[in-house]
Amino acid sequence: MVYAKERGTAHPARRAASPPDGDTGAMSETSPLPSALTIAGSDSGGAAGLQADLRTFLTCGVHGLVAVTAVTVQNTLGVHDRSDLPPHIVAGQIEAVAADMGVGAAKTGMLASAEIIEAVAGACDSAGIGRDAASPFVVDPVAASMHGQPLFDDAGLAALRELLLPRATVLTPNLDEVRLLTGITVTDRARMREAAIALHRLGPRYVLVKSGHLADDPQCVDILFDGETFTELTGPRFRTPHTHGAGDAMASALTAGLARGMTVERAAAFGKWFVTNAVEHSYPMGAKVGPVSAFWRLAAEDFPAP
Ligand code: PXL
Repeated sequence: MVYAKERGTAHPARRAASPPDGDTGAMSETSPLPSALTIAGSDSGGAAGLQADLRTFLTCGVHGLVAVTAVTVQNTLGVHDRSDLPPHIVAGQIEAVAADMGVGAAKTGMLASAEIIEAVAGACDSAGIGRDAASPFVVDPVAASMHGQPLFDDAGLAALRELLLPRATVLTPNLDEVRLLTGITVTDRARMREAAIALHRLGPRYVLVKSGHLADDPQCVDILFDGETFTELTGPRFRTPHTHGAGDAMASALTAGLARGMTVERAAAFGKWFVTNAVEHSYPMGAKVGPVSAFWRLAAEDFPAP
């Protein structure tokens, strides 16, 4: 597989745009690793959310930065409780890491509330993250847990549509999120293209509609649309119940690819390849839906012997 050659190759070096608080940074050196930022919620079950993103960044050769938005009390049975962080703390995390370490690319996951989305939009503008800025911005419009529990309310949906979609380099909705954002119920590949056109009009540079929920399709064909051209990203459909974190893995591998200097087209293909393998190697954990795996990126000798 062509991407296996990525392992162990040199990465584009990144520096922070400017030192924080006027600190001239006597220790500052150019890093050999690119960095990527996830703006996301914590999943105590370790399957989705920022845990999935950091795991993906690591196994794709990217240093992971985090702006935590919310802590969920979660296991494979569902989301039982949550606590959202104050918006200024979310913005502060983004600004702190951007000023000191530099952000090669960023992605969003669970954003919890309209207030947090407003804070994220402002912080991304000042940190140079966005479709017209230096650091590409992947907006994964996470709206509900995999058990269907909402991860933000109607005000959050409006803020996402108005404030984040126009700032996105790539928007990566699943079919439930397509319906919430556009009202279009996707039942086949033709409707996926129609939805991609409707979403592109809301402002993102690229739309990547994920087909994981199109259960009757024997293949898993995602659609990338740049406003003119549709590109099909085709993979097999695995009949496994263990798919928790699949969307997060796809969007974070895409983000890692962008942080490593790939074009959006190449990073999307890389994300598809990553998530296809992650679903193939998913595993049971707990009573219900188990996580997709990032372990397939490790070799057997990477595991310590007992
Ligand atoms: O997979 C979407 C997602 C993202 N972030 C958090 C989640 C979930 C789904 O459950 O809990 C924190």
